[in-house]
Amino acid sequence: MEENLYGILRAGFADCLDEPCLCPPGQAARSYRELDELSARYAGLLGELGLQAGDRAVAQVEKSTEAVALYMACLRTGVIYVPLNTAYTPAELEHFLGDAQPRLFVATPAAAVEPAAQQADVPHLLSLDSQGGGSLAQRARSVVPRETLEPRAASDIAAIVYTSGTTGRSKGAMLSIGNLASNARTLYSLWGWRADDVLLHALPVFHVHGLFVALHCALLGGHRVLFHTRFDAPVVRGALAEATVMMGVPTFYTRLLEEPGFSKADCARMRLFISGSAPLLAASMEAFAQRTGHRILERYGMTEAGMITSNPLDGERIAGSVGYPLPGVTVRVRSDAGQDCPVNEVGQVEIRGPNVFAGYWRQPEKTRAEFTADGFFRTGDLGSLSADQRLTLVGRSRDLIISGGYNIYPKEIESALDALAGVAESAVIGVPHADLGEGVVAIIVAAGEPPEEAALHDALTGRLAKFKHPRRYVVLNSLPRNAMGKVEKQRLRERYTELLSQDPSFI
Ligand code: MLC
Ligand code: AMP
Repeated sequence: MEENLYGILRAGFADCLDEPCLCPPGQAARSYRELDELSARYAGLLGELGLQAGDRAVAQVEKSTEAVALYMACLRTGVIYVPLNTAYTPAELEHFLGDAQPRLFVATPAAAVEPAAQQADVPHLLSLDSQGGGSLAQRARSVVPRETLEPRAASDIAAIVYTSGTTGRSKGAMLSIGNLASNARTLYSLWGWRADDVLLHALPVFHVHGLFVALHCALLGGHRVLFHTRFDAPVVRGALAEATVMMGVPTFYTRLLEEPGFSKADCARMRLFISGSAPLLAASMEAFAQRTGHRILERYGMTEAGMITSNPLDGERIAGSVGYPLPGVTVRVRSDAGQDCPVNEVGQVEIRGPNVFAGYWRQPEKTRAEFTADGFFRTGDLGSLSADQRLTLVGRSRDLIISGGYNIYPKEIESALDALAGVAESAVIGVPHADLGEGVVAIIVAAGEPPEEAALHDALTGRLAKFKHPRRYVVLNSLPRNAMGKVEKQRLRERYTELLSQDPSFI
């Protein structure tokens, strides 16, 4: 049986080689055959550079056909693909490169990250630019394409996706071919993909949602993908006319609702809107249904497990619920004492199934700590199960902020702030934000004269990706603490819950 993930996907689109695959707006469509040939060429180059199955290739690249071809080339050759958010600063990069120890780092632009690559002793640094000495695309032109696929087992690792850790250092979640293939096949069938489906893709391709969930489904059936480099509400609204399926984070839907006159007429061909990565407010779901006649299908997932539960395609899609466990996936809700919670009672969500990752890269202890003795992964999410196994999430036990679908760990920002002269200590919280779901707020205790907000902002620039920067700073004389001395973040969240309700700017 074919276990190379590229082979599995290729079998899905083999009959559509001359059909359009990736269609960036305003540019010529690239056919499945072109993607197939380009990825074979890149695979040839990976071989020429000496990369072998199991080596890592880190990619911090803008969304493009070439970026997808690079991912496909890694799948073809068994090289482990490690995508990184393009917003990460060179300072943040050092950790990823040091941890993943790649043989190849592809970045756009490559020059800016040269010191980080040198520091981590990365043998090859290339860019995806079409020209120039360090251009992967240019070098690939003179390479003999590699058509043969590396034989692989389902347990082999296809990708490592970094996910922020509670200690502030990101951990690499190792996703096996079996994890990704089973999830893709399940979702393809569960969401009822039809031969004429066209996917509107406006998500980034460095996270599970855009790279695996959306792309794998489309490739498995040889579908056309309207490939937008970013989510631009008016542009996406216009593109809906040609699409039948869209996947997005809740911000996509709230922004579409803000488009004047957005209505049913904009979605004439659409059959399915899917939302996930962050909670979709019931109000957004109801408003969207009223305006378009579509009830958004909400599903629940995470980096370590791809998709876990989904509202039904046929059947009731309930606002506030993330639906039923996917076929083959077991979800249970347990008390802190490790007992199964009664129906509808809130506890820790734990999961088991073919989608659950193979562990954290080079962190066996951390991996062990996140699994129960009987093999369930502790998601860190809090929720309840109904009698018929419908899951409702109510929050997170981890100190995590989800802003526009990006995970932000307060500890990382607190460590950066605490290191600044002028800051004695800090507490970072997420509070409601109309556009992003949650927005970052930093509570500061000053050491001496309180620092200016602009000075704090400047000090974080270059150290932390922009999306992690606090939108507001509040200076207090001391942080509220409980009897154990722990900062009472819940009290802070309640006190400042309105702080970003008027946030006029997007940062
Ligand atoms: C951008 N910015 C953000 C931000 N995105 N700030 C906070 N949170 C975010 N999510 C900041 C930028 O740093 C920049 O700041 C300014 O906003 C404008 O940047 P932009 O790139 O023009 O923003 P925009 O294109 O509007 O992007 C917003 C967004 C995008 C919500 C559309 O972030 C997005 O596509 N999010 C999807 C994330 C995703 O795919 N998550 C899935 C994870 S997988 P400045 O200062 O430079 O102006 C997962 C599992 C699962 O969770 O279940 O799916
Ligand atoms: P990530 O680590 O980026 O993969 O984010 C995973 C986290 O996103 C999960 O643990 C949940 O907390 C959250 N999440 C994903 N989908 C949903 C959803 N539909 N509703 C609420 N939270 C979600």
